[in-house]
Amino acid sequence: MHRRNFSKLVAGLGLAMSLTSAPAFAEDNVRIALVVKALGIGFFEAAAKGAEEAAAELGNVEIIYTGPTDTTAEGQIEVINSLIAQGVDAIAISANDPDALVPALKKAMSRGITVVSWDSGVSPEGRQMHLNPSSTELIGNTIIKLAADHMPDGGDIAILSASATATNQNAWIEAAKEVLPNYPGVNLVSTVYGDDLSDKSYREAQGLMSTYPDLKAIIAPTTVGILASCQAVTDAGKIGEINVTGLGLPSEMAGCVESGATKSFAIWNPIDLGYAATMLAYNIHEGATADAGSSVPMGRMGEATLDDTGSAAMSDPFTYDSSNVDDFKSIF
Ligand code: RAM
Repeated sequence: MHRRNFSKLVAGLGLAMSLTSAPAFAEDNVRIALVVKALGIGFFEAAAKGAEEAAAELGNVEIIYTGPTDTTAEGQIEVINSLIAQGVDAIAISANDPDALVPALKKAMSRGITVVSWDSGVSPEGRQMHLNPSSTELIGNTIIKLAADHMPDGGDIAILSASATATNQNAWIEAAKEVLPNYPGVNLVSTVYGDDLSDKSYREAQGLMSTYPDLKAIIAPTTVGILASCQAVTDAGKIGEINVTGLGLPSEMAGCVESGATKSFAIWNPIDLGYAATMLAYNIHEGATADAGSSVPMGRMGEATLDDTGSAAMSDPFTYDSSNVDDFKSIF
């Protein structure tokens, strides 16, 4: 069985078990659904740990960790409709599409359900606020710099993204393209999409290597894509020729750093992100104002100050390489 399918099964079983064997919660518990792009993705499992931490701190919160099996808007719409039918109190969603989810989320809000997006945003009319992990411009520059810093003579790079409609990756890629002229000699030859599926991402990485034999770096701004690209480059015997970089989890990427397939990569703390998203959903449900200019508390992560699109940013990404990856690989 493929690793991803196995982890989907485990996630599915975990969900089924939590639905059947969950202790009876008090009627007045606040039920917050953490809706992810798809089940079986380590990044979201780490975020769920943060959501559970927030729930334990708040005391009267139940987390429903859920999502479709593939990174599609259709799958998330089904999940949202079922959460509306269950009458949850809040939905905190990482969206597979900024617009396609809006009607379902508007319906949720019209029923009194608090809706926030986090990680990958929903258009403003479909949510009360959005929490970005970090500044989009900073992430865009970071992913290009991670590649360019190891290319003193310049050369060809390619981007292997998640799904073509993912709000977060599309915004980061846009921001990366904006700063590309600041890296003379670095040439972006292609952007391809692995849909946050390991096997599709692996094949897309293979495709990039055969189409662009002079490729010097693959930038994957997705934890699924970066690991699959590392595996594809390793299997092709191209360690040292092609540097795989982008956004990854230390727990998944430590072996790639050790082998040299990845010189460095970046990420923010996904546990903190899930924690912060849960705190925001809870506080808005409890009456906190989420208008442009207002600040919504997010527990130990401080306050989210909303810009004029109702968005806020959590913290800066952190870079991992052989000097520090081992210190973090057991955390997320
Ligand atoms: C994947 C998902 C997620 C993104 C990370 C970096 O886990 O696409 O949305 O934030 O990568």
